[in-house]
Amino acid sequence: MNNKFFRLFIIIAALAILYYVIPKGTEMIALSYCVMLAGLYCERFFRGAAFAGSLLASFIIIKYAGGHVFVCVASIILFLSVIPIPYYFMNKTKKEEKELSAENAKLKERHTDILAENFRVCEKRKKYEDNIERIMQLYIIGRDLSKNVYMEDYADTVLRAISGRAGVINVSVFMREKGTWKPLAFSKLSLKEEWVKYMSDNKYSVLEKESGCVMAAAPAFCAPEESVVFWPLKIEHELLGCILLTVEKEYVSCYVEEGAIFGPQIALGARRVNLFAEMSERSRNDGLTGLYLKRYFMERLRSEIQREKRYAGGFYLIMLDIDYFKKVNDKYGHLTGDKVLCAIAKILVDCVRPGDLVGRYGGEEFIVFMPMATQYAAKTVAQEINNMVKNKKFHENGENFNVTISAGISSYPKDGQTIDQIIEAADTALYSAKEKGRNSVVLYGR
Ligand code: GH3
Ligand code: MG
Ligand code: MG
Repeated sequence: MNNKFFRLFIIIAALAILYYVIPKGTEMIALSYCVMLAGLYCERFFRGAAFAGSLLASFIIIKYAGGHVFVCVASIILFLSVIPIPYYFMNKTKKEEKELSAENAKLKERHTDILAENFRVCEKRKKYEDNIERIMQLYIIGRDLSKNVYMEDYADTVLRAISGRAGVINVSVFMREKGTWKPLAFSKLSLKEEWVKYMSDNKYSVLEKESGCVMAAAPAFCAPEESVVFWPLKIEHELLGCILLTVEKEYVSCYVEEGAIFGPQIALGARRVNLFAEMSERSRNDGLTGLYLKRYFMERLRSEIQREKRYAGGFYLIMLDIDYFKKVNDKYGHLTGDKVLCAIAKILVDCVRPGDLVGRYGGEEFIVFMPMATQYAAKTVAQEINNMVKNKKFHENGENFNVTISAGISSYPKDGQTIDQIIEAADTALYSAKEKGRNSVVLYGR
């Protein structure tokens, strides 16, 4: 039952009981006061209840108070004067309620603001956390890159570092070499041909001009929701290479931004690897002829002889020396002598088989290592070199001239067990060739 009606029912029931229980007469005064109080109380639930209660109380007191005029008048004045009291309190309560609800609305608004602020802070924090993670990844990539000394390992590290990241579909690494794009590493090898063609079309010579990362629509062999982001690897406007990322469209701006941070770091790594390659090539190869230097050649020879020993194999060595080279220098000058050395080095490289090693052993002495060769093959190669050198025409000071070369051949294990012994044997054979009148090929012990 409704609470309001229930209370009213209780009050009416209480009044009725009082009416019957309290004896008629002056006791009715008490009843009239009770009615008045009940009316006051009920005003909260029913508008006008205080007024009705006061009227009823006045009626009771007039009818049953037994003619006590003073009591009647005083009571009626009292009854009527209390009518505004509930209104006063109710108005006050209403005002307070209004103020409270206004305050409440303000608090709610503030709560919404705080929630929004909290959301913004969370977003910001997430962004900062993402940035920290990116910086950490940068640090890790930088650290990993600095460990690589060979370009292939370096390209693989770059590939591994980028290809697993959110939104990245494909990564290709290219290096710039003599005006062309040299393909180095691909996260999807199945698309290698397509990307190589895409880059060699040279559409992106724009990379040479642009200073930052470039974004482009994905080519036809990619899905329509993909985009291409180019990270040019540049150091002081020199384009060293390019990392090509295929990313989901929504990640484009993110990776363009990251390229601006990662790009220079990766470019620095590429420069370092290039410098290392250049340095090691310089320490390995002779600057004039491009052939292996004696020191590197001997190192290779040592490891090769170990292998031959392990597999019980054999190899041949050819030592070559240009005949009367001093005369060439004396007659035509050292620069011409250098040209002759280069031409002969080229003949050597052209004559040997793939897998053979050619070194510059001394000033105008050369050495050829022929693994798993037969005596016939070694002799044929030496003879071919001899013929080609003899037939090579040089031109200087309006004069044609040619040079000849002598060769001595030795073999492992027949002519010695150590490198020194085999080299000595080849040297002895070479000496014999010189003794025989030069321009000839001699096998050790023959
Ligand atoms: P042969 O070997 O037939 O006995 O006579 P040769 O005149 O070649 O004698 P030798 O092997 O002793 O001479 C080596 C010469 O090679 C001496 C030097 O002038 C020259 N030579 C050594 N290195 C270079 C070089 O890098 N450039 C030039 N132009 N000459 C060099
Ligand atoms: Mg010599
Ligand atoms: Mg010589």
